[in-house]
Amino acid sequence: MGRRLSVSLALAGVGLLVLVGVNPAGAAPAEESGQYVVEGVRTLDDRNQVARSGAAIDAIDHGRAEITALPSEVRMLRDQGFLVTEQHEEDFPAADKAYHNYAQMIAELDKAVAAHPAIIRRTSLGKSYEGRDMPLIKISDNVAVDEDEPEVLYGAHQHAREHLTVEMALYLVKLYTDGYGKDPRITKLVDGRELWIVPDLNPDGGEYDVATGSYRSWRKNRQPTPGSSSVGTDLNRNWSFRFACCGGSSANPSSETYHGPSAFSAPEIQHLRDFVLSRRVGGVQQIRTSIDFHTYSELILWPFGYTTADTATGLNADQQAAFKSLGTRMANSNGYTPEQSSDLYITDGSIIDWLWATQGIFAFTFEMYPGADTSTNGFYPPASVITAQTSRNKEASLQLAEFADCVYRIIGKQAQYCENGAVWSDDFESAKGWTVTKGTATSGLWERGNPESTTQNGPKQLGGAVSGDNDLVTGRKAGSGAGSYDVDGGTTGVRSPSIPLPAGGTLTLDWSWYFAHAANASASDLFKVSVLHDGAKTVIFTKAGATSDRDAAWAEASANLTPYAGKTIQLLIEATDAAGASLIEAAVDDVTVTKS
Ligand code: 3K0
Ligand code: CA
Ligand code: ZN
Ligand code: CA
Repeated sequence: MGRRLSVSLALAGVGLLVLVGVNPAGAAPAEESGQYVVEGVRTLDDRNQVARSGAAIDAIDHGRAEITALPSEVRMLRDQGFLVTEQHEEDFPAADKAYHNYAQMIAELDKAVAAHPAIIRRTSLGKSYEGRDMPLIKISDNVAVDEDEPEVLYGAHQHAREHLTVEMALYLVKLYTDGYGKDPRITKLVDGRELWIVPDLNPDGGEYDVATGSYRSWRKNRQPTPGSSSVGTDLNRNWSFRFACCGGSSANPSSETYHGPSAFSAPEIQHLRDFVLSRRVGGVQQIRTSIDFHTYSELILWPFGYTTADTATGLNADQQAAFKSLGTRMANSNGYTPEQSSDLYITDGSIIDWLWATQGIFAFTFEMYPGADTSTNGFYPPASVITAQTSRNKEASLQLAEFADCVYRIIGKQAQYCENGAVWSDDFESAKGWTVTKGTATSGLWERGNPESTTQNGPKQLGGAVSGDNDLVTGRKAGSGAGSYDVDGGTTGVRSPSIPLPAGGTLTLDWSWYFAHAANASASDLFKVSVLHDGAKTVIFTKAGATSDRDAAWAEASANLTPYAGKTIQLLIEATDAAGASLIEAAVDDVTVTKS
């Protein structure tokens, strides 16, 4: 296919020359080159004769030369007695020519990019096993900028013979680009979302399926299996989540549902995985919703496929209800049947299970037209249905993008799961359940209370809190001087109550604090904030002492808690007087966790 591509590029070049006026006015229009086969090119003389015609020899095999030539060059060769025939491209059977083969799909994408460069971009996901480029389309306003907008992923053609899905992807490209600035609903989505379209996840399999001019009913990719004569992995069984776990795929390389030698063994699937992982920004997956298009059966499927249980670890009742509600709403628009993936049959290593379980993306499989295998074979509906059966999914595709800001909105739980604001806070005016840990310090242990002020070469403990009367402070009393009730003899720690963090969004911890010490302190004296999670402790903030005087003064600090989204954590705040007694004081107030 690379050859056909370079031909169309050469043609574009000819067009450009005409445009810039190199072609003198009134000259005959430029001829178009085409691809031909010349028989009987055996000797070096034969070869030179073909070359002298001006034709480009692309390949010669057993006296059969493939050339790129102008019609005038072909005429010259025929006059010289060569048998020259037009080379037939690999393509759909004549009746189905309206389907796009690989090169035609690329051309269609490039047309959309040329027509709407401000809102559509084509880059590459990577190369297929056989080396075909896998196009990646982004559609959004300011398309060159990675804006902070909810993202949507539409994928197609994991399965080779499911050609209607490529048409679906091309339909979406046209829908969003041609509709921009005309249809307010589409304009709003292009402005407010970043839409990703992967029109062809299995270009090798797709081309193989139509290579002979009659369909081969091929499903898998075209990657040979090491140690076997079989070719092809079922791409929708090659994802790592619960890979090969549950009888929903086959270990037999000759099977239609062969899962591959290991998860992500297929380059096509590695590329999509890497792209999806690249959309984690600041630890937050930007893609919120997804459809992976397949044929056929007219179904809308949601996770999990590996189990018949409606809910499971990583899919709670609210999440399941949100999947079901959105799936049902989309199905109302296109007349498909909404159901859990495993209601069709058990699958393991499927894309939707991985997108949900590892990335939290509300991911659906659409099984397109026909609903049931009709007269012949359900994978090969006639080209005459393309328009009706792709536009049939317009409404559902738009709904998927519209709910990308917060799928939980569909079950009325956007406030709980999606809206910004305080997740947790403590101003230390009442007891919220902090506990002092068993530390090595012998005095100046953390306590909640109304602090008394001390000074020694400037303030060392502040008598006022940031909010209200109380803070969290190392020995709230002043005593007989600054050196009373300060931290002595080691570390004192205080642990927050459990803080359940929501699963989505960017989570930020903010707090007010000070750490004061006299000049007799050292770098071993510390103020530290840590997150306790999953039985581990992660330090998120450290202020070390120094051999100089540091006065108490309220400051604000913050740390990113996004990596702990969806977990229940505790905070641990520590102050240490280490290696030689020093005057050490610390305090904290107004601890908040917010989500944005
Ligand atoms: O998520 C799913 O249940 C995928 C169903 C899909 C598959 O991969 O088996 N059905 S298809 O192969 O007939 N398109
Ligand atoms: Ca944008
Ligand atoms: Zn499929
Ligand atoms: Ca306070």
